[in-house]
Amino acid sequence: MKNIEIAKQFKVEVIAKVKPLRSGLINDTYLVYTKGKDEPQYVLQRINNYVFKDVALLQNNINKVTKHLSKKLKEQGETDIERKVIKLVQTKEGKTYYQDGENYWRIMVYIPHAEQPMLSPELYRKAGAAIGRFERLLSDHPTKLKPTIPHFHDIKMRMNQLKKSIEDAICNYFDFKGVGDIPEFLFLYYGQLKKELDKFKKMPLRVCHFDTKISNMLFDEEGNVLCLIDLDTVMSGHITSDYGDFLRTAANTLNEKDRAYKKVKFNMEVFKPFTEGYLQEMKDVLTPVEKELLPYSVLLFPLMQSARFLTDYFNGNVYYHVDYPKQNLVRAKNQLALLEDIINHEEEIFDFIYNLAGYEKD
Ligand code: GN1
Ligand code: MG
Repeated sequence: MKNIEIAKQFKVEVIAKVKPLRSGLINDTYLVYTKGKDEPQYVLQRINNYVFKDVALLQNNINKVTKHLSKKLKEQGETDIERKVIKLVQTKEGKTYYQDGENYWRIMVYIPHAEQPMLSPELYRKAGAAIGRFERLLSDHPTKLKPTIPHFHDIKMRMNQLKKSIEDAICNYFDFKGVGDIPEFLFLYYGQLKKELDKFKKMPLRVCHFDTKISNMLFDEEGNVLCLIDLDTVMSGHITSDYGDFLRTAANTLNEKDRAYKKVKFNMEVFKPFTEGYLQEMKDVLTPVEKELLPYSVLLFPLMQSARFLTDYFNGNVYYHVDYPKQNLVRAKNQLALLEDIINHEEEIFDFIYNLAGYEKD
């Protein structure tokens, strides 16, 4: 079925054209233009059914969360709510997604927004506050949201997947050239952190975003964050996921796919304002155990992502799109280099967070 035919299955105005939009590693995204308008009016997405096995559940989570967010924003007297929350468009049958026999599709209202502002400490403060605000507004969400990807940020399972991928690779005569001792390092660091990471299950479950990064934020003309987008992974989990995964991408002095991974450093000038913004919103919401574990998430996410990239490399690059065969290995090395530099700053990171959060470790 052609994209335009798919878009017509939804309650939308007369469509003029559908144009692809390049972004994300997971879904395919298109802009939908309607007759007589120069600006796109909708966003059409093909949902990656390999990654997201239960599309009905995923769409149900997005539907609940976006409704809760707009209700809260209305109660707080916010203006411009149409730009502050994503809105799903229903199909003509009243569903939140359409299945064409092969693929799953959804449509959202296009949110007019400005370009992402230049990266600056101020921007990271705003990003931290936006994530904190998102979690705070959802902190009274009445029901638990089921996982769209079970065990998504479960480090124990990710390390087991890595172990299994190595065993399979050995059986398949995989060429381990260039891998070096990365697996050994990952298992070593995991062992060192395991006691603290096992405590994560003591944290309360809250509705979180689970894919926090600047590119998943839309900005207004003044450079303020309008909303978080890419709500595929919204589910109940631990706040450490949103906080830690943001820093994993944003505080890397290089890009996660940069081949010059030996130069990767953890940028404290991103970490500090981001943490200030986040805690400004969440300090009074977080429980002591969440405050205690927050800094461990700075270590956890590069470790987990390195393991995930390496697993995919051994599995033959079936999960992440790659531009060349060794890209997942390069990404894994990049994340490991980041982890190593975080370890260099560990004391400073812990002190900074505990200080701002008003947490005293005994
Ligand atoms: C994937 O496609 P993107 O960039 O939104 C992945 C994240 C990883 C990220 C690494 C559902 O997100 O968990 O951190 O790649 N999303 C999923 O670049 O697996
Ligand atoms: Mg994503």
